[in-house]
Amino acid sequence: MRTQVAIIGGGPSGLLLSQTLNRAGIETVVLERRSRDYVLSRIRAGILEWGTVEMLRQAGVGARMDREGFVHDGTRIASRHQSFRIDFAERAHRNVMVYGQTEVTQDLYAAQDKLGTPIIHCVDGVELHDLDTETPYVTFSADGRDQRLECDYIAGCDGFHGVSRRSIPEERRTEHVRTYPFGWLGVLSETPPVGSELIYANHARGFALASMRNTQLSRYYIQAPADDPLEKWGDQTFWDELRRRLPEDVAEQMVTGPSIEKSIAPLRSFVAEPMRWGRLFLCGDAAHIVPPTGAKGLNLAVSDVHYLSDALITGYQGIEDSLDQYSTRALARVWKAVRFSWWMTNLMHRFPEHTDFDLRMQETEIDYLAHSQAAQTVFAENYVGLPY
Ligand code: RFL
Ligand code: PHB
Repeated sequence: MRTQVAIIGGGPSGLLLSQTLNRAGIETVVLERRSRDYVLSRIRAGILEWGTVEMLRQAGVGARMDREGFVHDGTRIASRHQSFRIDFAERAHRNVMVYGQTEVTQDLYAAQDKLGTPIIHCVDGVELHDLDTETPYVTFSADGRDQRLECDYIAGCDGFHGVSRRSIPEERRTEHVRTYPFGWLGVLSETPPVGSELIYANHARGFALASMRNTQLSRYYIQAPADDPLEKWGDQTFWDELRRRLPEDVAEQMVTGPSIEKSIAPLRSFVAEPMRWGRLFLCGDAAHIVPPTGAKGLNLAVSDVHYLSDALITGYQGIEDSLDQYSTRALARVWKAVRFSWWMTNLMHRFPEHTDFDLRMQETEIDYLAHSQAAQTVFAENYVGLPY
């Protein structure tokens, strides 16, 4: 088998890259380790930056998002002492869209099916070869057969646990890591969201977030030990703990119900650089992870796709140095989102090592954010997404 760009991973970054390249006349083959049903059952991100919304529209997959998504012009931040709203539209002249990653992925699969792009599911034993030559290739098994895919370039869109990043020789990559001493316990429930906008709460018992997918589907998170067994968190235990951490007026109004999904995710910041080695280009979670506090993970995957599709399209037009610039261009934006996610995580969570001084600093930072227009502008500009 031969293609122009072999894409490893059929998550949002792999599918959007494939869709964008196909529309520019570049052929792709997507190799995905899991089944389509499995990929579509993963509940993850919910907030799309305005740049992500634009990218999806340009890729021809924005129609359902524009019909069914919810535009949010602001968010609420709460702490022990106060609760205030940051107005994105007023401060940053942009907004965000509430539209789940599951829906984005579904729309991308539908669009790719229409274009007839080969997406091979349930592949096993993917290995990348001859990356530092002009004739790289991928081997894998699918349908019980060993197969070989020859290509011009390989896009490593296979997430944090994928094979692509590890195919770069260790001495050629640097990995920067911060792990946080807690995780997020998330619950999805078929209940009306408690507010019309998201609520981020800093509380002595730990962080809490009230989010949503639509008018009948709520998504809530609380800070919890990353290694807590899920059995410890029966639905009632979860709702009781969430109520304690949200502002009183919110907690009183909250409608609860059975959870339809519940999971604990660890929190980490991670960046691997450079994002290119030879003819392999890393994209999305394969190259970087952020804690979910700033809602940046999926959005960073999309901005990588922006830079990579641009580099490949202009590369095929003969502008070679666009490929050389991919890693530098993508990483400049990645690091800024890593910074914002780290800052917001530090602002909103309780850390085991916090001293009284640390807590006063946190309270003071929230107080500053509540009362300074300049601080709110910085927050809003980062939350809606920095320009590409
Ligand atoms: P993905 O979505 O992980 O997709 C990678 C795909 O590659 C496949 N794969 C392989 N395929 C072939 N061969 C191999 N060897 C392979 N190894 C892996 C996988 O099966 C998968 O389908 O990465 P991508 O496309 O870069 O997209 C990134 C986003 O998914 C990610 O940044 C966000 O979901 C992060 N994230 C969140 N981001 C937000 O903006 N807001 C959130 O609320 C939010 N919640 C989350 C999250 C990530 C989570 N994970 C990864 C644990 C909640 C969770 C639980
Ligand atoms: C979500 O709705 O899943 C969500 C929203 C905002 C975040 C993280 C997750 O910061």
